[in-house]
Amino acid sequence: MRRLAILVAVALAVLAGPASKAGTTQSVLMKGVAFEPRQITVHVGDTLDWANQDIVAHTATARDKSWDVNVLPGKDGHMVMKAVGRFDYICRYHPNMTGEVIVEP
Ligand SMILES: [Cu+2]
Repeated sequence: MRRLAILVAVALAVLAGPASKAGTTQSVLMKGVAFEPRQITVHVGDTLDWANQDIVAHTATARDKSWDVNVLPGKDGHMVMKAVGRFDYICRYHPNMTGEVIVEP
């Protein structure tokens, strides 16, 4: 019975995750010259935070040029996602470093 209660609690926590209100902050690591996770889904009004754990600068730059965030080594940079859509993005310094942000309403 206790096991069932734990399972229910876990299930509720999982369900509560994606239903979180707009305006939350979600993080992407810049680590080992890669974005982690490579793909992330957020909602309009959410803040996306890129935390650079490398010893070189990186950027998060939308391929359509609609946004560009420069992040120094050991620092973080953030942006409020204001437009719905799928955004492929890269690091301008390391074009092989690619990611995707999906912004839902
Ligand atoms: Cu880079």
